[in-house]
Amino acid sequence: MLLEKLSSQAYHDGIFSALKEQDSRVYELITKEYERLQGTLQLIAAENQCSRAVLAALGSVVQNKTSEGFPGARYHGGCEIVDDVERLAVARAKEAFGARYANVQPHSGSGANQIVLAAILDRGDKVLSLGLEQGGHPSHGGAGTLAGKFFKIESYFVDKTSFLLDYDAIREQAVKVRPRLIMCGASAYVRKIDFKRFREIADSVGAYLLADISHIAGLVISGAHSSPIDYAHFTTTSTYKPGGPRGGVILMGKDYDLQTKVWGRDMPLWRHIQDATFPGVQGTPYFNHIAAKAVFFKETLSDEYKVRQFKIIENAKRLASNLSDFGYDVLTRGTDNHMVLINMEDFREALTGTMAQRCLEDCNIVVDMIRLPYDKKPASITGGIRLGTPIVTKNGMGTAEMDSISALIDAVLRKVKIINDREYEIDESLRNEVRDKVKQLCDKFPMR
Ligand code: DSN
Repeated sequence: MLLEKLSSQAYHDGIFSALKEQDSRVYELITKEYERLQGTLQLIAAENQCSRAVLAALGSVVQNKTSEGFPGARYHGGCEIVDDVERLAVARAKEAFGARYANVQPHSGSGANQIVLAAILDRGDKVLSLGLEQGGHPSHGGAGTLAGKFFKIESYFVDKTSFLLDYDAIREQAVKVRPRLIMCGASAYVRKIDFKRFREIADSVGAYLLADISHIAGLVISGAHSSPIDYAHFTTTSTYKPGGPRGGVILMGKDYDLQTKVWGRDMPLWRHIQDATFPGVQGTPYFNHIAAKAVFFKETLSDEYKVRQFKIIENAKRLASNLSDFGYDVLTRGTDNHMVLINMEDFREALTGTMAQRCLEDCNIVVDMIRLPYDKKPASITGGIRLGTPIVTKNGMGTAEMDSISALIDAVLRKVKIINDREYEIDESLRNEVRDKVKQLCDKFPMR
């Protein structure tokens, strides 16, 4: 279906005629992706859906501007307007997060983390972070990443039975390791994170604290999760996970102007972050993304955005309790945020995370396979799946729809026939029935 044939409510309405004229192949692929998004259930916890206004800013002329540096101190001419764009984005980011410093230039959340590491660490310094195989993130020091190559990474763990962070154990490890930096935040952790405890641990060993809140940033903005801003020395987040454009941001609270000597240079912490951003890690920032971040940060101040964050949690809790009632091993038996983690190994032995992801996708339900803490399966197979509710909630679904979605997930996972590690069979009538029900839900709750 061509984009202009969609209703006037269509998400992409009216922005693609130039592209279609000039490059029909890319236009066709974007159309297909639009149809995939519109016609399938998006339950990826690491995704969200930005507004049409954010999309418009992303596709705007400010993307053409080259200019390194920061507002008022650029290396190119003609910057007065992009300076205002960046100042606006910074002011709105500070307001949204209650921060004293915001840097809106990072191209991504991972990039934001790299900038902080580059700003305050020397090569070989020790970092203590949640292990990747425990629910951590590659940019927190995974093997093969920049952080993993240049710093000495030590991992802390979640408790083996409760799957919760054990702050006493983390403190003991910090005392043993004496890291220069402690990182908190996760890609697979469903309970609240105690940032105050993390700061106490960091202070007790003289370490900096970096809170990467990418997954929960929207919840933090709305007060649905406590804020790390004044506990962590640095808070980072990607801007797309809470519902904005691709990109990242670095925020600082009460420690933003702490005088600190790094690499022989004695400056406030925020200046170290500026210099590590440019020329340290990046060149010209993406001004279209910065404009889109400004639009998004304004959206986060609305009641609609704040109320939605609580609904995201309510929906995730409903999915978790339904699936738990159906007999699934829901990690920690519930959730406090937007994500639900399910250990498939205890449900049906042959059903791995990969196979669950694939057969659900075959029925138009899109989820992530994920390696859970203490997962016995290799990373390419995984024992778990991760569900997330930001997009279905954005499109207006509530707990009644979560009941329908849980029943559809259960119908597929319970009845699929697993042949081996790579093959499965789903009865044709079941596949069609689930796809029909998914289509009804997607038609009733279109992208918006
Ligand atoms: N944080 C990753 C995830 O949770 O999938 C994406 O960056």
